[in-house]
Amino acid sequence: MRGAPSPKIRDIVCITTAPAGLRLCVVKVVTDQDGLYGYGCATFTQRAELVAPAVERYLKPLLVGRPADRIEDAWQACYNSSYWRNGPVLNNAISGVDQALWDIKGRTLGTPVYQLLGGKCREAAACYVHVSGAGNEEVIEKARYFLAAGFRHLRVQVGLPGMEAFWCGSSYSGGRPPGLPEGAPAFKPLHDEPLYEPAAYMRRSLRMLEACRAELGDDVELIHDVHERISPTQGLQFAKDVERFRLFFLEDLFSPEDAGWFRLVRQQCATPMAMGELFNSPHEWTPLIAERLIDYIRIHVSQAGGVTPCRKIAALGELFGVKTAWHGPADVSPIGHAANVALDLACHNFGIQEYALFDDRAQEVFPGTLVARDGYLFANEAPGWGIEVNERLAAKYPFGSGETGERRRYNGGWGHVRRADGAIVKQ
Ligand code: GCO
Ligand code: MG
Repeated sequence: MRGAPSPKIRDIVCITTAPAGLRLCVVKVVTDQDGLYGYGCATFTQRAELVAPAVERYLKPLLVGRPADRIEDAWQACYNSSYWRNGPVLNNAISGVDQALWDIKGRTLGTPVYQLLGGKCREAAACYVHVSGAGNEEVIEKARYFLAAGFRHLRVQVGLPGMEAFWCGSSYSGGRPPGLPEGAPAFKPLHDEPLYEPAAYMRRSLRMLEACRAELGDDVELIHDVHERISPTQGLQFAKDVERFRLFFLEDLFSPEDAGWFRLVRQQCATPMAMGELFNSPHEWTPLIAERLIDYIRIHVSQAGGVTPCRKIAALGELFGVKTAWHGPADVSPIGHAANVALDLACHNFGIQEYALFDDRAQEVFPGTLVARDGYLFANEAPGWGIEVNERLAAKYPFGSGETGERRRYNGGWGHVRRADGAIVKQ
């Protein structure tokens, strides 16, 4: 017995929009069935303009006319057709199509995507928010605000005077140097670009974590993101130093290039390790999971190519005791956040979900955007992701709108962060 005829892919387009300042890219796959389409996140904010041509000039000709209900087949076709693979632009392009096909399948069957992944094994996904301040007092004040709002997991970051919060509103302790940062080595910055001194950052962050535990108590779950900015040996020391604060996890202690250092950390302390937002390739995540070198895999789902590869990564993690903590900052579109939550609900080895608060403008462009309640994210019960894109409104916020300074100058890309002597620091 054959079922209903498969919907066929009729068109694939990219919707680019920046309602909250950050450049977002969403792929729309349109089928030959009336009113049947889907959306997928393809956001690579620092090189956002490159994703649309990858989708429209390469994936579209490959997929138009093919069945929209064969997601794995479409994924394999896209992944293999470039021969050279696993790069961020191509993976985001594939993710846009992949997530849109999951959306279409949900809409076709009248069910949310988490059902297609096996259904809920939890009611909702506990999530964490970003708490950043220029000093400990500000961090603690903001932390209290979020605790009162029902969050129990907080990512705490502190800037240094002269190395203040920047990028995405979070602080990785860099910024324009007005003078000499407190605790920095006694020499003057030889440039006026964002300044970062690792030793000063480490001292200051340890004091901040100490203050958080003293003021907020032991029940709150604390997370901290190093953002790969310190040297491997400093990282090793830092992991040991923060052990006493019992973090929920310490994130991106090393850059992907230095991932081999996790072996030493494992031998020397029990601080839980989270890593993965920079990963694009199985060559990166497979060894870390299989050697049990990390506790949380934090892949940016669209950077890995979408839901199809990420549910396999989650399954791999489950076998090795590694939990998921999919990357969820404001440069993942609301569609991408919904995809994260579908995985969170359906995968038993879920650990935590990073949460970005989208402002009213972004919520208007993406009606159905998930909003946390009492520290949890609940999936939409409408079919697919349960999110629409108001394309007319999206067009009112073209790339570049709301951008100032370096963001605008570098076409939405990042500038540099430099040591006092002028050397560039990994971001
Ligand atoms: C996080 C991240 C982000 C990234 C950003 C890059 O843990 O949320 O580190 O803030 O820096 O997504 O574009
Ligand atoms: Mg991070």
